[in-house]
Amino acid sequence: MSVLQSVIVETSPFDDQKPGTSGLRKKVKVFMQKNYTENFIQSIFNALGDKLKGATLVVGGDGRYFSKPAINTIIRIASANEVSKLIIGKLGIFSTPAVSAIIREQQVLGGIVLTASHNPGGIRNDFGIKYNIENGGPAPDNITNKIFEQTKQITQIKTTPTLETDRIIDILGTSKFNVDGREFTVEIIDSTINYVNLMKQIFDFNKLRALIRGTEDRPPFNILLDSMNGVTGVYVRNIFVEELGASPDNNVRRVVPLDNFGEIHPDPNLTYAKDLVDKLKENSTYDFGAAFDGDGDRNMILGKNAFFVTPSDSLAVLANNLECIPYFQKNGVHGFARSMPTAAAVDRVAAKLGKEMFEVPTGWKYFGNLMDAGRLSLCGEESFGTGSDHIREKDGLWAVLAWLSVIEAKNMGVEDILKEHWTIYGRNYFTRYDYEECETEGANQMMQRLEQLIASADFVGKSFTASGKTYTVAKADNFSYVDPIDNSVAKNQGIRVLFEDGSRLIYRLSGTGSSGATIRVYIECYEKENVLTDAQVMLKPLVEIGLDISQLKKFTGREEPTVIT
Ligand code: VG1
Ligand code: CO
Repeated sequence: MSVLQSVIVETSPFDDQKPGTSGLRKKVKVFMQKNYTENFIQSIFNALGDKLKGATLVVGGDGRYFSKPAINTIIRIASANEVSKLIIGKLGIFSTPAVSAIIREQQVLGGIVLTASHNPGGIRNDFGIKYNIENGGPAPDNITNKIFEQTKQITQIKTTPTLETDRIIDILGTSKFNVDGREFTVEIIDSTINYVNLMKQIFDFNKLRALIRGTEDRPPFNILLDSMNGVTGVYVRNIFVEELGASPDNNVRRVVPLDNFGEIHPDPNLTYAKDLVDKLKENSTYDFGAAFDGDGDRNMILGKNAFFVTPSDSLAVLANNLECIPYFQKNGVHGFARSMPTAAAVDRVAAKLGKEMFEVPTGWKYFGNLMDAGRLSLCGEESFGTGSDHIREKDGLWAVLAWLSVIEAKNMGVEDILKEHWTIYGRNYFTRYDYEECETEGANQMMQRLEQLIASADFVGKSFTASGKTYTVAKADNFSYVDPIDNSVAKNQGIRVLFEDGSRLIYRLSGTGSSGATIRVYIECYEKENVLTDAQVMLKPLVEIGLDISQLKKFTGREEPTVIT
């Protein structure tokens, strides 16, 4: 083995490398700038300090455009920074939940996830880099802040330019190098193996197989899973087609990961997964539909005729039925949690079952501490994220397997399960309006004005009327959170207007976009009896009030939202 020498490359900082809600996301061409990706990777390593020496890291992502050059860069920089081993998914393929799972299983220092998740990919679109810590979860604020500090003062990159990376990620197996006299190992693995094994431990695959294939007493439960050309395709084929006997022609679609996601927006919601919605509407033999995002951590659940389950309801239904899943039979069910904008349906289940309930800021990184402390078993976000303490990321495939387990145990369809749930608990109507890529200045002004407005002396107690309905403000604030485990504080997490009857309006700026500002308006109300009205109809007055209070149209010039969920 020839001895390779690392070198130091001089560089200067970029001023725009602050990680957002979930890593650094920018246009591919931004990452392609000289030293841009290199600086960020070296900054992650600088932030890790001595812990990095001799450590193992996992590397992979959704395989989007620019993944390969980014992985080659990581290999070279890692080798020069005294990392001892990298575990990399073949062709760079590694879903976000699978990265989390293997970090935990192999007890390594962390992982670098290459994805911009639900953002479109391809040369004209987005790329992203996220660091996950040893518990398998996204780095918490104190670490992302450290990384950001490093990006502002970086002057040098350590790398091994002579390390041959060509085609290294295309072939399974282990390569060893000698860099500066140290051994450096690159192991290329099939990233589905560990993950599939984990799912087999959590769920009863025999029962799920019987559900999908049918039995003497029950016809096959006809599912349609849409990987949206993202990374879940390989996992879906493995779990659903090979293990559970689903039909590769009729039960799954778009299962080949493409580096530009076939030019679609790999975001499982009613707008960007409309194709799946239409398929279920056209073909009423389908009992169930689900879609996943680019990196596999999000899920959308649909019933027959595309009956839509809001992620907030999905969380509540799962919370109410966890006992049918072997993992929870074995480990018990501790607390539940949701992100602040997520509708409070799960809170009602927690109250009834006598479980602890937590409300955290937007972003999965806020759930990790609670899980590590054994106080949280199941959590979710309204943005199509659902997951449990089996890993420290949300998990799209897990959510579908959990839903199918509930369906199997109850022997009921999706819509009936929801209706039964609402009859017991009442219904939290929820909708979210997204205004994507607004001008940053107008969006910031709108938020500043809102901040002043809710602080004004007479705001609490004020009544607003629209379409014949009146709501009175009980409380208004900018959400801040104190982590109950380490007492860290997260401020300015979204403006909340809470009304006397429990209805809520929430305004946030997205932290995952790559250009302009995306405004999210979250609207929720609760009805004890009236549970079968269309959500958009039910929430219309509150939506009007929400637009009125914020003067959103004036500040953004937008008449309509880009996406309604
Ligand atoms: C969005 C969602 C948030 C989610 C985050 C990452 O963030 O609202 O709930 O955790 O995306 O999801 P924001 O800041 O744009 O609202 V994913 O699937 O991109 O890892
Ligand atoms: Co995602």
